[in-house]
Amino acid sequence: RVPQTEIRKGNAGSSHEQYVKNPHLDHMEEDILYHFNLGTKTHNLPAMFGDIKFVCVGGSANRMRSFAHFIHQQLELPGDADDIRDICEGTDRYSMYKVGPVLSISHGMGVPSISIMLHELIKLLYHAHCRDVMLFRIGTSGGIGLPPGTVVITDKAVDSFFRPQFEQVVLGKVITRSTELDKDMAEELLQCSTELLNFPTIIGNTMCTHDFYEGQGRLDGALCSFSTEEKLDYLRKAHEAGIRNIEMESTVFAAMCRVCNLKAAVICVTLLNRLEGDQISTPHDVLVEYQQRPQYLVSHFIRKHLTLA
Ligand code: R2B
Ligand code: URA
Repeated sequence: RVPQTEIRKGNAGSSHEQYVKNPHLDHMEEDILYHFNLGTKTHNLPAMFGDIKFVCVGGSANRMRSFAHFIHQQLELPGDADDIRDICEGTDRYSMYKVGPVLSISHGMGVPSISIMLHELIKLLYHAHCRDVMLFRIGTSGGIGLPPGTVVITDKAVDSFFRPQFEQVVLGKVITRSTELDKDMAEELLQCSTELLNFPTIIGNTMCTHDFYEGQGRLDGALCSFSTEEKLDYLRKAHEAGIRNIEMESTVFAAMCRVCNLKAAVICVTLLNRLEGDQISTPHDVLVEYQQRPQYLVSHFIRKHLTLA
């Protein structure tokens, strides 16, 4: 198996580049975005989505609904937040809310789930003729050597071997794509964090795994094939490689956005310090507050871009 590498040069986010990278799309009379329950013949996508500038994605449907309500209030938009409806209500795969220039979408857990969502989202932005869109993944993670509640802005998204790449099997061959994210967005988000009070935030590498339990070196799954020492050795090596948190979507998110010229950032709060344990035993209200932190940060960033802050 010889991995192929797609080497891309800069220019991410340029308004002259189209987002999709698929010549076959030009020959399709209709495109059905099946998991969104939207389509180019059934919906006027440019009218519905043409003004989108910021897309925020996160795992849970409820959290992304709360984010839509929160951003409605933060952007001081007219109308009642209770009227914001789920654009994908015809399907229970993903939820999607539009609030002014902001789209808030859930992606479920893990690489395959977010990858399906991103294919359809990127085609949606293309069909709607959107320009200069920025993407944010706001999520949760396990921290390595950080106090719980720390917000980690991803520098490099790395795989379980600490490599800054994403591997996809295509037609029985492995395609390797770079997971580099937009450096300017990460720096700007870090600057935003300094403008908020009591907001522990760092830039660090994020490891993306294909499992929450054994795949993240947990000792508390239904199966476990390693010792406590082996677990801690792996996590310490990860820390030495600059990894500060672990989650389950960042590599494919970074890779797809990069190939499609979309500026993107990953902002995840840590729910626990994995050097101290595996179980998430923090009280529910504290977890809810932690999960709002990436939302606050991205909201502040968007407000600044819209010159509201
Ligand atoms: C973070 O939290 C989820 C697992 O609990 C997963 O989607 C992720 O990346
Ligand atoms: N999400 C993860 O993927 N891992 C954690 O430890 C916490 C949240």
